[in-house]
Amino acid sequence: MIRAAQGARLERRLVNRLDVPSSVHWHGIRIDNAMDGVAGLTQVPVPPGGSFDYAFDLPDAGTYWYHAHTNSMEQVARGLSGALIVDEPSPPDVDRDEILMLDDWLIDPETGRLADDFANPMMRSHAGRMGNLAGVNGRWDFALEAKQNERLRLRLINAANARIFVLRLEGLAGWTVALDGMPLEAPEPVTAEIVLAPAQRVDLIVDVTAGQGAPAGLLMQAGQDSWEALAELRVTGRAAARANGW
Ligand SMILES: [Cu+2]
Repeated sequence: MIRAAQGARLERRLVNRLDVPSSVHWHGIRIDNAMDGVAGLTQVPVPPGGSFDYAFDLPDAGTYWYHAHTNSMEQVARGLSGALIVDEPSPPDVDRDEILMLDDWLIDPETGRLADDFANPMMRSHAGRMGNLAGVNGRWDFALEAKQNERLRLRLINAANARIFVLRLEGLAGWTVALDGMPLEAPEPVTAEIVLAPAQRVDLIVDVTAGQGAPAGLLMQAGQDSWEALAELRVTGRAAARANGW
């Protein structure tokens, strides 16, 4: 995770220790083209052993991410991505600010490892592949501790390259406050499913309504009418109730 204040200048050196070329795209950031990281278009790919210095200003606050942009279909699926959070000067009043990178992985059931076949024509033609295991922040069993009545900001980032996540809140009252790094003019109560396509982000403010031990968190649609836990909130204890909605 890279985190910086709005208006700050970000300077990062990509050192390529892979045995293939790579580059970094800063997704959603207003940026000089030369720093945009799209190999073959805005820069020469960084060869194995080479490096590239990225330097740019961060004009807007919000939830962004960065990822490899050379053979992205394979490199992003192998995990070359991270959250890029630009903090506003006066952030909303919440108990905690949590980043949830949603992803899926295609696991070979024989080996239990990431399936190595990135040459599959169907996946290549779609520039992405559907995984058979979904998770958050690199874990399939992601969970957070929370108290009833706590107010959290959840920054969801879809880092999967093919999966459209359809999400529901459980044991939470939520408001959407930003989409793709852009704050909404007014928060919108979450009353239906949240649909997040690859690379999209949504910032939610959620109040934990579930009592101790009751189910809470994010559910993902797993089939026509089946939902499974994607991120669990383990509710223990209770904070003072907040008087206001968001
Ligand atoms: Cu991108």
